[in-house]
Amino acid sequence: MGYTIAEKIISAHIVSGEMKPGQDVGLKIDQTLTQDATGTMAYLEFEAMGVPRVKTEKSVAYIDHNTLQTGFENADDHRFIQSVCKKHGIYFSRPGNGICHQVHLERFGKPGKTLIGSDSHTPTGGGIGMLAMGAGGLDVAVAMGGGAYYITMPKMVRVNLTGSLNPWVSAKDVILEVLRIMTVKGGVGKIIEYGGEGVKTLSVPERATITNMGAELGATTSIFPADEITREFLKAQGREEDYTEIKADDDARYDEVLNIDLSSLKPMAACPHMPDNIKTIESLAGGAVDQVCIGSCTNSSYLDLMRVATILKGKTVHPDVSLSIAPGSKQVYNMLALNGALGDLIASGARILESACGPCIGMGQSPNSKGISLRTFNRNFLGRSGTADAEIYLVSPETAAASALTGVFTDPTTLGAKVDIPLPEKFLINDNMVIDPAPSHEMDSVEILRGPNIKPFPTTSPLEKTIDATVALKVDDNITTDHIMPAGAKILPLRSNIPAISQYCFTVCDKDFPQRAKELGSSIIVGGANYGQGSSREHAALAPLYLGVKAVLVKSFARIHKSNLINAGILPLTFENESDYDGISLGDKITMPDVADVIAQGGKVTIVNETTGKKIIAECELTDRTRDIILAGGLLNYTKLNGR
Ligand code: MIC
Ligand code: SF4
Repeated sequence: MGYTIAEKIISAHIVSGEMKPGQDVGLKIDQTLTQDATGTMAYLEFEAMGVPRVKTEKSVAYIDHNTLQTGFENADDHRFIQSVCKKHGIYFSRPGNGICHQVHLERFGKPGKTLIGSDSHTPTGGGIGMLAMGAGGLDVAVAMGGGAYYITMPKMVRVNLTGSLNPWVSAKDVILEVLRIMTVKGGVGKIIEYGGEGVKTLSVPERATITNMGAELGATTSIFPADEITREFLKAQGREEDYTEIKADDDARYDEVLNIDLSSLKPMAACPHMPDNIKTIESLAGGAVDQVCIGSCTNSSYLDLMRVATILKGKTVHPDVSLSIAPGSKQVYNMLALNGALGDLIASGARILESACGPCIGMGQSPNSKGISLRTFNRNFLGRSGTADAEIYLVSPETAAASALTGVFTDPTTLGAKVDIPLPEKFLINDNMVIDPAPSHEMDSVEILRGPNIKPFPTTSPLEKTIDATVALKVDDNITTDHIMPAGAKILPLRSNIPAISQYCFTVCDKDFPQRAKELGSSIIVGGANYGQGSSREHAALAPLYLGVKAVLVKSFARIHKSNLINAGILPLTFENESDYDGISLGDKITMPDVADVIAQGGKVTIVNETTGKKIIAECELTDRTRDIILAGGLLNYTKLNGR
């Protein structure tokens, strides 16, 4: 039987386990990336492991999230990361060089290779046929040290694309359609592979938009074949030698197949407050718009922004709309500057931001109260924009630009004839903002520069024999890491300081949670389905750990968050009977007798609700390795005990 694209890459990198769905497989990792909001922690963890130089083929640290320097904290983090990179063999992409996923796609990604990144949108690399996955910082640190990255072998989903997109319909609309069909839970435990004749009509940046937002499906990753179009892209990036063809075998077996006729798609929006709440722009047309933001790792490529520039050229942004544009990389920005398109954007009244994540992670450009904001981003979770009552719609760059001009939701297909923008034959190549590490013989002389806000990784201890705790919080389905550990301009600078950032943990849901949990000393969190979806931020596990959370009991988990909990030594439990969710409340006292022995033996955990007198049975799905990690009190302890 033949292999899928992902199976080909997995089989070439497997170091432990078998390629059978549900089994734990360890993969050799060729490349890693970090960004600064998760990077400081990842490099503190890397330092704690005591490995002198990274063992990957290429590791790159990007500064793109915390670029608003409203105090010393972010600048100190940048300086710390830069010095760690120089010493330990990591390439450093300076602030201003662009968003990690966009730059990695342009300059470093290679078909057929494995990549993990401490950011959930790392699957952007699937656009050039990489097996690229989001992971917690600690997993990235371990991979940099030469350790394997473990995933549960996913099921394979094939999305067959036929036909081609109609004018003004965009790659963004393709992934919004997949989200409409599969929902934000639909990709959990799966790899989404794109194939079929329609693939040939999509350029690499368009493919990358689709794989990028596959993160919102909860998928392990998404991937396109590497074909002649990939070769052309790499050639235009001056890297044709990095090309290898990679495609699924004709007799590859898929667990699910989805068919999408590209020519049937219309411009769409993900409506507040979930990326799978999809409506057509046609059905929203005429509704007033206050703000439009164009950018993010989903939609800020050269092609995207050239399309925006042709729509805005010679026109003025509607008086009631604020339009901001953040080009995805210095390469994109510079090319727009040199070909005159930047002039068209500026002339239209667009507010041009630096090449960084910016408004996508609430670093500025929060909408007005109850503001309607159209964004080309990938997440519209409640409060993420920085304005609690704003309504965020996720749209294509074409819809965003058209609506910025009219001041109302505008279907771009009403714009008339489309100007075709070809992919450049040669991109502007200038890697002067990437700093090479020092040669190994000079590493000892490199001093690591730490700032006062950089606090050590919190200490963890082996799993307690019996857990006595109180329910410190009860939440519903689809809780995101933006609920657990909010971001934004005020909180992001505290990413290197767990004691300080933990004061904001879950405050979106319950502002008293941090104080309550701290006072309780030992607590658990109860939640619904798909708990922890969204970001890879391990702070969503480290802050609860710091506040004394011992276990999280839910209906189901999102992949990266579950492994971050395990890495932090917090027990991830699921209800055996989901109906037991109703029988446990905030403030209930619980006991888990002999839990350490039960986990060691792979049994089910009994939770005695001392308040109601009832018993709840919980499952703790662990592999041999993750069981040992939990028993040791987290991955760092486990790594110290066992080597890698
Ligand atoms: C996000 O889009 O939510 C982030 C900010 O990029 C996160 C990483 C983080 O929280 O630092 C992600 O997607 O993993
Ligand atoms: Fe940055 Fe937004 Fe992409 Fe996250 S989703 S990496 S914040 S641009």
